[in-house]
Amino acid sequence: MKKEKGFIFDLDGVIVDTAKFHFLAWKKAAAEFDFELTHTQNEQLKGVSRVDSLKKILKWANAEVSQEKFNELAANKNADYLTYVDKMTEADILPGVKEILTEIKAAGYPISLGSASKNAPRILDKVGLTPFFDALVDGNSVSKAKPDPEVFLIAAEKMHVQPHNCIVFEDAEAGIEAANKAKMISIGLGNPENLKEADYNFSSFNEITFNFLKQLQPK
Ligand code: B16
Ligand code: MG
Repeated sequence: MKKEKGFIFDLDGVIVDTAKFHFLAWKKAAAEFDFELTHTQNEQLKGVSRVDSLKKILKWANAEVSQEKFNELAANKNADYLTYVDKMTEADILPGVKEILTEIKAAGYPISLGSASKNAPRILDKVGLTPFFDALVDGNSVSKAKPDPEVFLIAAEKMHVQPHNCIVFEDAEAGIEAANKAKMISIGLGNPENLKEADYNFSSFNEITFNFLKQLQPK
């Protein structure tokens, strides 16, 4: 039976908390041009691509670098970040995620990833969640970053589900904006203060029941 609904999960901040690893790696990279990245600034890098994150940090630092140095900084940051990623295990999955994925899957609904990260497949493998996903849309498959809806529209297409029947889980403001632009149902996870545009807000998946998801109607 073809299911009407499709579920799209962001990765960082929704499935796992990789923001803490991005922070450590960006802090090290920024130290190279004598800049001390703060926690508040790191918050603004959530959901932002690697290249755009480095552009933002350089702007905050009032620093300019050659294209060659830019590429080197981004590559070193990623290598550093991956040393943390490679230590990840199932224990790094955020509370309630595996349970809700299990229920959605058992009911036969398609599930897709919708992430800005180019490392998404590696992270899902590390934490053992790859088999839950029917489609993976990540930083390797999009040309326009969130808040552009491209990442979620490709996910809908891959799941063969109409965008208005898709439900998106996001922790970043740009991600909620992207989901709303795609005319999807947006569910914000985390601080509701930063996610005011979300259709629904929850602090974690422990608060979301499958019955609630099942009864959601297109807006
Ligand atoms: P990478 P998401 C985003 O993941 C992160 O929130 C953001 O901090 C990071 O810069 C971006 O992925 C790109 O990650 O360097 O691994 O390609 O929230 O869209 O899953
Ligand atoms: Mg995120």
